[in-house]
Amino acid sequence: MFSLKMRASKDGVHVSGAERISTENKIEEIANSLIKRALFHENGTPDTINLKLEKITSEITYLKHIPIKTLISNNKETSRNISRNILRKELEVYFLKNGKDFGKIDILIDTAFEIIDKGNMRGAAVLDLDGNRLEEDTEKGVRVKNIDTSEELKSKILADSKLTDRTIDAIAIATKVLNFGFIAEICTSDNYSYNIGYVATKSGYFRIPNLKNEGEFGGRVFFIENSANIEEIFEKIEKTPVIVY
Ligand code: PML
Repeated sequence: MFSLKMRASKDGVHVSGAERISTENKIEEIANSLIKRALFHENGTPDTINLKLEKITSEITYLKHIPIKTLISNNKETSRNISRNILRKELEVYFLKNGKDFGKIDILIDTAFEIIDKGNMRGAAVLDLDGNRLEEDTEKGVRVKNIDTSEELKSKILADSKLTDRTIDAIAIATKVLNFGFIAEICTSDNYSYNIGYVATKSGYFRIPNLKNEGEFGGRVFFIENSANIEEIFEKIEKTPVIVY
């Protein structure tokens, strides 16, 4: 198998990026589709497209995608409350296990909201249960790399008119991080006009419309236990090749 990574920029500013894991006979087709994706991106036509092709030498991990649940909400306040409740329920388990004060759960969730609303990060922020940021570089955050979804999962998602290409990328990220040591994730899109976000826990990928308003920044936060081996987990979410099916 081969890894293909595309990065496109305009005037030195990142416009789009995507990656795929491919068999040898599909490299050409996938390389074309990645170039097309870069050329016709909503953020504008790039002036530079980098395409990197690498042979994958380590074993690929296949993961079943977490269940997709689309929720209904027509305003940001309700959406934030829904996401808070899902996160609170999950975090309570880990606060209890680690003997932590339940009163601090909402402060932790507020910290995550502040990070996603501030935006402007290429990767994700990582918070432990005390709200400490754990990334080496908090400007960049951590990147989840070497992932793809099976053709069957892509077709299944796109056959549902409510779901989008963004769901495909996001379900791959959420499934990988939840299987590699993180407790939960919250995400809003960095695309100004895309207001569907999600909260992911082991119970599901909860898609929540209006998790931000149009025109606002977006971001990603992963939650992790304080005792987790972050060096090992960060290395795995970046390097272990995963196909989500
Ligand atoms: C979805 O519609 O399921 C994806 C929501 C998150 C999008 C994040 C992004 O692509 O920027």
